[in-house]
Amino acid sequence: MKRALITGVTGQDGAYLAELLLTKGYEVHGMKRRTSLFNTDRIDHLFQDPHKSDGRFVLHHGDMTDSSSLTHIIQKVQPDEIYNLAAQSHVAVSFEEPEYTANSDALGALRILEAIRILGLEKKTRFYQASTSELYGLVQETPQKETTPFYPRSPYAVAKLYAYWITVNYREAYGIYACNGILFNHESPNRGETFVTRKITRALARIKLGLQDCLYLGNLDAMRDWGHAKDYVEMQWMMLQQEQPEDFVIATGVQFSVRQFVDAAAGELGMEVRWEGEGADEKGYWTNPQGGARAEPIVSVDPRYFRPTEVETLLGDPSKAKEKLGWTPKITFAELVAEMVREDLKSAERDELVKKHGFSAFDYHE
Ligand code: NDP
Ligand code: GDR
Repeated sequence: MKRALITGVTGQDGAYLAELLLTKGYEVHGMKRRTSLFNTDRIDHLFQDPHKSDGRFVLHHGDMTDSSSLTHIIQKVQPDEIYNLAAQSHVAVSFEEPEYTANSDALGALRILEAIRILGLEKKTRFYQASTSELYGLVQETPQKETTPFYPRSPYAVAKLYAYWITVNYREAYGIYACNGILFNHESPNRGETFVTRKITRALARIKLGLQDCLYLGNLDAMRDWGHAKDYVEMQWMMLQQEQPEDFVIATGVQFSVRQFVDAAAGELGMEVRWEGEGADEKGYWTNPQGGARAEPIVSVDPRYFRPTEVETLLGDPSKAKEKLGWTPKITFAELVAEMVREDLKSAERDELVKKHGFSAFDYHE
């Protein structure tokens, strides 16, 4: 039985990957950090009570900023494969916490690679690094492929640039089977609520049910190549099954703007989007062209969400993954949006029910 260690197992990708590896018969070890509240919502369905079973899914406490915990876990687990998914993964937050982001995202990868070396696991343990299309930042070539030069535009991307190169360096210097997956944005109903896609589907579902008035966004013109996380974790596994370690771009090859994502999600909900400013009267109200009542806009731009340096456009070329690994994404943009909207509508309906019975529904929106 193969043994895998996933850092970031409580995150979007970690949860999908753990599920995939369990179905493939792996023993899966996940590293989670200590939090004051439970943070295992995404993996609770996989959990097996250690008191009652010798489960194939085991959790360990550890932190990317703590070498000792990483080394101990790797020593104990002796993994065949390590998937390094843990990171402070929010680009905007990295401007507020640049040093922590570098510590966890850049040095964290180094700590794992060093643990592999210190423990003499160079020939046994394969290593996957969660690299990112953010490395391309201010794009030098379109579409972006494995050979496109990098130009990172945030502390997050700069930290990930270090992690990318240290992975390449340890592969070349010590013969470790180490790969970078340069993944473009991938989403799902499990996406964190503060990333733009999930923020949109969640807010529109709540607006539809009267639980929220307005969705505040930043740059509506940003273009992204959005895929589905389920397709992308499969590729993470495939990358570690090759004879030789290599780096791959994973993308759909199609891009949409944030504004188009809003329109697609609203379309799924049968809603007409009222954009701030567009079609508004002098008092800022929007009048339904069909003669309906005046209303507030439901999407407004709040400069608070602009970034000091923005990545305006990303579009990936996944040809290498297709040619060498036979990988193509199965889930389309329209299917992704529909699934996210459906799931967020269900949870908004639950909140509506709670509210109807006199309890206050959770009302946080970032
Ligand atoms: P998430 O933000 O959903 O998950 C990140 C995970 O890392 C969570 O489990 C989080 O724990 C954990 N984590 C964060 N900091 C630490 C730390 N210091 N020590 C231990 N664990 C930590 O990210 P995704 O699942 O979306 O992404 C997975 C990886 O892929 C990340 O490295 C991300 O940067 C990268 N990536 C993501 C892309 C995407 O579009 N999703 C595209 C390209 C790359 P907790 O649950 O406690 O917060
Ligand atoms: P990104 O994802 O920065 O590409 O990083 P995010 O969804 O945060 O932003 C995408 C684009 O939308 C614009 N935007 C907003 N973004 C957020 N979060 N909130 C808003 O209100 C908003 N309005 C407009 C952003 O400016 C940006 O242009 C994600 C993360 O998963 C990274 O970890 C990963 O490496 C990259 O994708 C690939």
